[in-house]
Amino acid sequence: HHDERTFVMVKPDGVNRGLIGEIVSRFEDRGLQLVGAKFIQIDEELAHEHYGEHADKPFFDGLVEFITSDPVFAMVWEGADATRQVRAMVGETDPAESAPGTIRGDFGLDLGHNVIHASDHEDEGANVREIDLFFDDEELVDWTRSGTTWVYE
Ligand code: YYY
Ligand code: MG
Repeated sequence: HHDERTFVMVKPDGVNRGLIGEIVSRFEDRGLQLVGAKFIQIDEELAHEHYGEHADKPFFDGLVEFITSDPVFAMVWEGADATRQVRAMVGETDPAESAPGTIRGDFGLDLGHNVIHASDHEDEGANVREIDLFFDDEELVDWTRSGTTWVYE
């Protein structure tokens, strides 16, 4: 099965720093396939739904303020084991703990401004829930990227 889908977004800090193209390139270069994307500004309601699991945390208000402050670039990427593979490319939650070569390890220094969100593979079904929250079915494209047969054995 090469059709697992996961939700990814470049956060407002990554957008303002001009990192959308760099981040898209990393997933393309890995062999993952883009099936949906949109440039949006998240409103309060969507922020609360998306980060609902953190509603009781002390950083919640600041997190909502940050994620709604400017546009994000939301994407759905498809591929074998996509959720776990993308998280490995993203790095740890804290960029300071993230290895060089990961997105957060290469582009971040601060926990609050960690450049990118990706569905957590340790949270069962988070990828499907987050895709549903941000995208309508008709916004996702069923296609097979040329060259895919050379990505998989
Ligand atoms: O999934 P991930 O983004 O790696 O981390 P989460 O634990 O789900 O937290 C979501 C988001 O909240 C994180 O990307 C930064 C922010 N945050 C924070 O500002 N301070 C913390 N102590 C923990 C998380
Ligand atoms: Mg998380």
